[in-house]
Amino acid sequence: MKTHKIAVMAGDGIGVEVMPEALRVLETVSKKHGIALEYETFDWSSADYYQKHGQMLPDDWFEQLRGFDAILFGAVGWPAVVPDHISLWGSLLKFRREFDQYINMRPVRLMPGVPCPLANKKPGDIDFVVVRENTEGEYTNLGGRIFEGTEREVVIQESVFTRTGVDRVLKYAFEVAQSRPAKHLSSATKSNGLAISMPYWDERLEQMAAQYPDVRWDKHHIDIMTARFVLNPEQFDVVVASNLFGDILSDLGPACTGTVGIAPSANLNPERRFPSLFEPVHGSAPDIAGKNIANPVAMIWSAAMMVEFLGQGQAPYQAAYTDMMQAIEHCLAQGPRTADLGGKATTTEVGQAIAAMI
Ligand code: GGG
Repeated sequence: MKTHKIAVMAGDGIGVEVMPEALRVLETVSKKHGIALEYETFDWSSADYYQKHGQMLPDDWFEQLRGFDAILFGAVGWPAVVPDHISLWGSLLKFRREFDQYINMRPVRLMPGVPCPLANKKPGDIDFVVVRENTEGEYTNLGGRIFEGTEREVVIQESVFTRTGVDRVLKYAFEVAQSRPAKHLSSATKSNGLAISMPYWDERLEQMAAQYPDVRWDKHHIDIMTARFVLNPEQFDVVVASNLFGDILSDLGPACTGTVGIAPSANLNPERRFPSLFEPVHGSAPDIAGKNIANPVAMIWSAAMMVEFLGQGQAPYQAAYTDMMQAIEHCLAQGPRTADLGGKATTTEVGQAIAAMI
């Protein structure tokens, strides 16, 4: 069996606390199923690294990481030391762009035992996935300032939508929809306000839909879609959106199902030319960092997505993924629980409980 090389980068804040729990669960499940995972730890993408080196990553990060099968990532951001836009563009966004991780899969599921802030919802009612475009759109860093600091100051920030970029995320999203029982794709744009880029996205959506006659599809303006997430989330199955809209929807979705503390994500290079990256949706949460109270479920669920992706449908990996998900569900249903779910358990206790259930 192949040995998979995993680059481990906890980053900052609660990333440092949730990562050991994901590794604990991976250790248990890989032993049980005979899956060979080899880890190398990197102190990059952290405020400490930035203070020592004046940048978030070494110059040769691409060469050092490109031979890995996956990157397990905690969280980036420590604004007391590095401004957020510098830490994000200096690490995570570099990985997504340079490793062409153009798909960001973010499942949203109401889990047993998790109190739902929306009325009359039970597990199974909310179960969809946000497919976020991950390399272009609103996140392109093109633009600039002129007449800085004067009354004539002008700031411009561009968005970029390429045919390749739009088509490949739509194709992937249609394929995900096709693989699910409901076979339903919803696209989020804002074509009345952003009247150049978003009608283009809609146009490509319509073209792509013709190749997937078995998938029911619809399009929503982003503003009303956010209302529908709250009022009637049951209607969604697969949601596809641009980089910024997908980011917002994939925080809103988990909030509607109880907590962002359990929301995982997979930044995928589907062709496997480069390592894919697996991380919780949540950030470094400086307000609760250092207290061992963060919910490790999002990190552990992200690690489960990594195992599934590495396995490409092969039996031991699929069984390992199922074990991890069952242990997560069992723990959420019966405890222990962290404070975001009304409990008193520590990060470590939840990680230990999930590992013990495998
Ligand atoms: N684990 C995810 C993380 O650290 N996120 C920080 C963040 O601000 N991300 C913005 C984004 O995903 O676009």
